[in-house]
Amino acid sequence: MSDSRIAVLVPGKIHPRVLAKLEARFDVVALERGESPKIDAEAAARIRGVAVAGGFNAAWIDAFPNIEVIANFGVGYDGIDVGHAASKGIVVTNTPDVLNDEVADTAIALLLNTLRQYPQAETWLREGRWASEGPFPLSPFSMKGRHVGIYGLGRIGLEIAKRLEPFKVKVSYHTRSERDSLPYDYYPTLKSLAEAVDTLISIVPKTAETHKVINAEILSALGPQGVFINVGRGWSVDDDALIAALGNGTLGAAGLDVFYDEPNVPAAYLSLPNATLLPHVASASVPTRNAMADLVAENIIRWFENGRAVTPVPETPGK
Ligand code: NAP
Ligand code: 8YV
Repeated sequence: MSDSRIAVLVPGKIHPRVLAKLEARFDVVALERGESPKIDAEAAARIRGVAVAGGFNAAWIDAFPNIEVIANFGVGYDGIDVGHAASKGIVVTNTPDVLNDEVADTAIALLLNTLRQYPQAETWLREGRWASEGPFPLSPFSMKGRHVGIYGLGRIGLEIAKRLEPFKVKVSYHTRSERDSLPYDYYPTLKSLAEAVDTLISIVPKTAETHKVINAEILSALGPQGVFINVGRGWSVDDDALIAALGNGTLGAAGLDVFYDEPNVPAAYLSLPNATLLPHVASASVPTRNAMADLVAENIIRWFENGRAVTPVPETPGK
C-alpha cells in the first residue's frame, strides 16, 4: 500500500472491471464480508471510498471513520444503510439508467414465458416428448387482450410500459405520485390497480412501505386468469400468500426474477407448474454489467477528482 494513493475498500466480491479501474488509480483494500470488518484501526482510517455489491451496514460504515463515498453496484441500494451514511455526510451512489433496457427486456421475456410456457415447451422438446407424446399442450394464457398494471413507473417501469405498447395491451400503473403526460391510466392505490388489471408487474424498490404488499388481497384481486411478475425485489411479496394462490388457482401464474432471501428459493415454488423462475438475472448480460461496473468506478473516480459523484442517490445528493 502506498501512502500517496487514496485507499478504497472493496468488501466481498465485485465485478472485475470495477477492480481493474479502481486498481489503476487507488490502493484497493479487499476484505472478506462478515459481521464486522477484520482490519486494524490505522488501515481502516486510510479508507476514503467504498465500492460494494451487496450490503454495507451501519457497523461497517462506523468501522471506517474517513469514508466520503460508497458506490453501490446496482440501482437498488437497499443493502446500504443510506440513512446512517447520510447522517455522517457520506455520499452513496448507485447505477441508474444503464440497466433500464436490459431489465425491461427481461420483464417482457419473463411475462411471455409465464403466459406461454416457453421454457416448459423447450424442456418438452429436449426430453424427446414431442416425438414420443406429440405436441406440447396449449398454454392456458396469452398476452393477447391483457390489461397490464405496472407497480412502480420509474426509470425501469416506464421502459417496461413502452415495450408493452407494440403488444397492443392496455397499460395502467400505480406510484405514490401520478406522472404527467403519459398515455397510461393512473391508480392511486395498489389495490385499485390490482382490481382493474389482470396482469401485475412489480418494479418498486425495497423500502419500509413496499414490504410484503403483494399479499393475498392483491393476488385475489388479480384472479384465476391473473398473472403476477416480479422484477423488483422479493421483499415486496408475501411468499406464503403467493404460493397458496398459485396452488389453489386463486391466481393463474407468476414469473419471479427476485426472491425474499436470495439465493434461497422456497421449495414450494419449485413444484408449482404455474411458477416461472429466474435466478435474479434481469441485468445480467456482459454489456449491461460492464456498463454498471464502469459507473461504479466512475462515481469514485469523479468524487476524488472533483468532489462530484456522477449518480448520487436522492438521500445523499452530494456536492
Ligand atoms: P426508480 O426510477 O426510482 O423507480 C421506482 C418507482 O417505484 C417510481 O415510479 C416510484 O414512484 C415507485 N415507488 C417507490 N416506492 C413506492 C411505493 N411505496 N408505492 C408505490 N410506488 C412506489 O427505480 P428504478 O431504477 O426503476 O428501479 C426500481 C427497482 O427495481 C430498484 O430499486 C431495484 O430494487 C429493482 N431492480 C431489480 C433488478 C433485477 O435484477 N431484477 C434490476 C434493477 C432494478 P413514486 O416515488 O411516485 O411512488
Ligand atoms: C443486480 C439489481 O442483480 O440493480 C439492481 O438493483 O437488482 C441488479 O441489477 C444487482 O444489483 C447486482 O449486484
